[in-house]
Amino acid sequence: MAQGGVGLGTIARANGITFGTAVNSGKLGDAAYAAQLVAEAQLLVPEWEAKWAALQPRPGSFDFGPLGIIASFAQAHGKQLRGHALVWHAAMPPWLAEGLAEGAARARSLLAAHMDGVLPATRPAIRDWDVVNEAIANPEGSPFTARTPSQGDLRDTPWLRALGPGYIEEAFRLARERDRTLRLTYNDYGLEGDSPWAEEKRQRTLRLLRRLVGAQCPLDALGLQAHLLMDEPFRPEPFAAFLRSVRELGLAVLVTELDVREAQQLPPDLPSRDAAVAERVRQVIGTALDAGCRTVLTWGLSDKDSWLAQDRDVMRKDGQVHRGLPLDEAGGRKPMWQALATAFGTRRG
Ligand code: 9MR
Repeated sequence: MAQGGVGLGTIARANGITFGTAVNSGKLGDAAYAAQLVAEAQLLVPEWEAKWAALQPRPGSFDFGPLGIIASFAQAHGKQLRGHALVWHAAMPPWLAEGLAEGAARARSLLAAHMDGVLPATRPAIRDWDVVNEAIANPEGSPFTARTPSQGDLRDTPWLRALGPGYIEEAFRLARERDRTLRLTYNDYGLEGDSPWAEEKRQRTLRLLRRLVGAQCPLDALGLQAHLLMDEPFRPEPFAAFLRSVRELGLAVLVTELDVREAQQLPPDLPSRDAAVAERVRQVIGTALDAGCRTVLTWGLSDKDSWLAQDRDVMRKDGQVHRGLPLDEAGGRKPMWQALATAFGTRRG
């Protein structure tokens, strides 16, 4: 049940911040789900519908149907839309992986053709795209996935194998050539915590961003997914120092996919669990906003509609549901909602 009162999007906007969330086109027919989006979000990002497998399921054959459902909803309710994601190692249709394996020339033409098919068609609705998603390898010890195979700092993907490390820069240049005013974002996860592997991933990210900016690559922003883990410690200082370095490169910072995975050992009762999640969100989002971040998206609004409740690798094994989003399973506002509202309402210099 959506609750009355001013939503997060409105509170954020009054303070110069844009708040949004991921949306699933298949759920928009659910009145309660749609009402939550209308009430809380100012900006929407498709959870699946703008990925390669959704947009170009067969070579040269584009399908904008599911994305169009979201775009129509956004337009009807005065919401902005962002795009996710043009180049990613996941959500690739099988034919794409086969094409990339044919070598650099084929990979280049597939990438250019995808951008030719997608960017003009989604303009003017989408003015901000995750151009490259999750290109950096997870360091040793990262709990997200077993250490990802890597070549240097980069994740070993079909794109890297086809084009070498330059594929990232090529993707940004191709996007800019097709749309000179689009905001182009590099998006990744595991960058927020106070752990050796998060620090190593921050260093890898800075090396990549410095290389791109140094080569005058058309990159505008870093997207921090912020899939937070309660089992990983957090301290504002290392995260703030990282964000300062990113901002010094002239890049904007966005929080693109915020949610919280609760600890293996849960606090004893729901109020304690929710307080812990809210406090973590207050710290992380407060630090990001202090560093000049002005766009925050959660990866869904309610615990019911979250990948945290559905993905086998991340769902809880104890029968509980992660309480890692602003609304509970029934749509009620939780302390995390309040933490976001307070963070958005706090005056910053
Ligand atoms: O939440 C998304 C899930 O429904 C999809 O099945 C999955 C594969 O496309 O992607 C999930 O979203 C991911 C996002 O695209 C990139 N960052 C991590 C997100 C959670 O896995």
